[in-house]
Amino acid sequence: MSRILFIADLHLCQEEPAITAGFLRFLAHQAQTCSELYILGDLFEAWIGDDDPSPLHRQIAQAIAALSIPVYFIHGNRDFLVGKKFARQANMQILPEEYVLERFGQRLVIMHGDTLCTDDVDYLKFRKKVHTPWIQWLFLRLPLSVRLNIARKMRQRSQSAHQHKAMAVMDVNPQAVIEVFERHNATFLVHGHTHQPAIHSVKAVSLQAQRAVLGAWHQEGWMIEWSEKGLILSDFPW
Ligand code: OKV
Ligand code: MN
Repeated sequence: MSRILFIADLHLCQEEPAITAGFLRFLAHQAQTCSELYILGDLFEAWIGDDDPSPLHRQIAQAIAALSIPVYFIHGNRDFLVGKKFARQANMQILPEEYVLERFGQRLVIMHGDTLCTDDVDYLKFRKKVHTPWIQWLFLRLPLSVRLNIARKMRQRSQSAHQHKAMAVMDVNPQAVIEVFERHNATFLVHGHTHQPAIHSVKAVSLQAQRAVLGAWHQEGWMIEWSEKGLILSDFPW
């Protein structure tokens, strides 16, 4: 029987070794019992280029590459610079920012979820800038030490902005959600980013759908499982 697993928002970093250990355990156990694994962004807390020699990156690439099931990755708002080199090392395939899976006679859209938060205009401005190809091209050609400094400053600034932002602004926009279902003619959507794990039913004119949201791995692990029985959201200790 085929079982598809989705995870997102692990925010792996050197400062949180317990989450890394939990992810390695997840890969060795749960991930080996499913048929495909989809990582829907923010696997890493930060990413400034595949040439970053961090031992964490090498360890994660090796652990993912050791799996015997196919692994797919969609960029998050933090690790959007994960590139071909890392994907090759981890033996995972990078998918476009919105992607449709057809299984069990259903259409399910996967995405990170940041583009659903259309009320957060400051974030969308930031995203537009750092997703501009020539800006990325220039950034990636800066010395690693310069990139590390820029990234640290950008994270400090965004942390203080985050504290002053209303939760509602950072949640998904209901109309943006409906447009995703309509654009892809789908009845299921799985995403992360908002760190508000739940399965919502979405109703609109001639639309009866489900939106499943993954949790962040801040206190525990979260996954969504898709099988012929439907979607199941679950949490587990790291
Ligand atoms: C990721 C976020 C920092 C949010 C910078 C061009 C530019 C890429 C970058 C630098 C920062 C990613 C790559 C990081 C996400 C932040 C702060 C807020 C809201 C440039 C291309 F502009 F400097 F030229 N970056 N890093 N934020 O530290 O991983 O998502 S990061
Ligand atoms: Mn995110």
